[in-house]
Amino acid sequence: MSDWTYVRVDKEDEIATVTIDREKKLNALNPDVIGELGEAFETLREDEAVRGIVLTGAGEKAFVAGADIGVLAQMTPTSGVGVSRQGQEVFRKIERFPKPVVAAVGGYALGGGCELALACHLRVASENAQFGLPEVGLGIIPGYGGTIRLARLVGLGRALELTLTGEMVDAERAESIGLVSRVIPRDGFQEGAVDFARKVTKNAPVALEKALEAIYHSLDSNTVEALNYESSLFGLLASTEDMKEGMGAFQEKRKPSFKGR
Ligand code: CO8
Repeated sequence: MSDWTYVRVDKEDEIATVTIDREKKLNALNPDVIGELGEAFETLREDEAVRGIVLTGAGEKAFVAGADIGVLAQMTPTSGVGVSRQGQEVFRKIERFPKPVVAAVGGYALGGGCELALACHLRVASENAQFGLPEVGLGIIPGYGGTIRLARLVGLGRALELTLTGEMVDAERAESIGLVSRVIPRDGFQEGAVDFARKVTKNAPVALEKALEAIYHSLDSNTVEALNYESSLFGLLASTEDMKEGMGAFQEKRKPSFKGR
């Protein structure tokens, strides 16, 4: 379905796997890769058959080894802002995507690659995954939202440790600090990641969308406003066929079949 150079989309039932495909450069992100990634997500937003996304990198060695250092090396103070904003906008699109997005991290997720994983709703790692924010060793800081999202996910102390040391953490430690939900064996990793995504997409699509909306909305609002917002989304769901189906299925002791309406 795609004419992109660096991004592939494969669909299996209700799951679309988006693969960043620049394997020789360990899937490093340049402006073209980021632009194509944004376009792929726009397309998938409109695709009603797709209920969840697995985002991954080509090859076993890396999810994404960071922003392309060749591009960053040419940055000026002005263009640097633009490079950062382009990534931030696409990553924000992923974070506010209305369908669940699971990052399947096999190998390195460094710098911008780690930040991309952080922008996804959930993360699973293969046994050989390595996460890190090595930016300070290059004389820069994370510029795709990592200074915000890492602390929210793993707490301030661990975020400071990872950001200031620039050291990598392996899959086991990533799981222990809540950076990933699950470590999956290398053998059959991609299938395992899709199976994990299915645990989510088996649920009511509109409810998933509204759960994501409520959670991310709350991060940008105060408690009173966030509670009101939650209530209005809760009420809205009472108008959906999916709610009737979910509760009907429970009462009739059968599996629900959700339509996403
Ligand atoms: N950028 C460009 N090229 C890369 C990158 C990268 N981030 N990572 C790997 N590559 C390239 C290598 O240059 C090499 O290319 P070539 O074969 O043409 O020489 C190829 O990929 C394979 O890499 P290696 O030979 O280095 O593979 P190794 O197994 O020896 O090492 C590592 C793997 C440890 C992952 C190593 O490649 C490495 O350290 N890469 C860089 C990791 C890094 O520092 N990432 C952070 C980059 S900075 C960043 O992401 C900032 C994000 C915020 C930006 C905000 C915008 C302003």
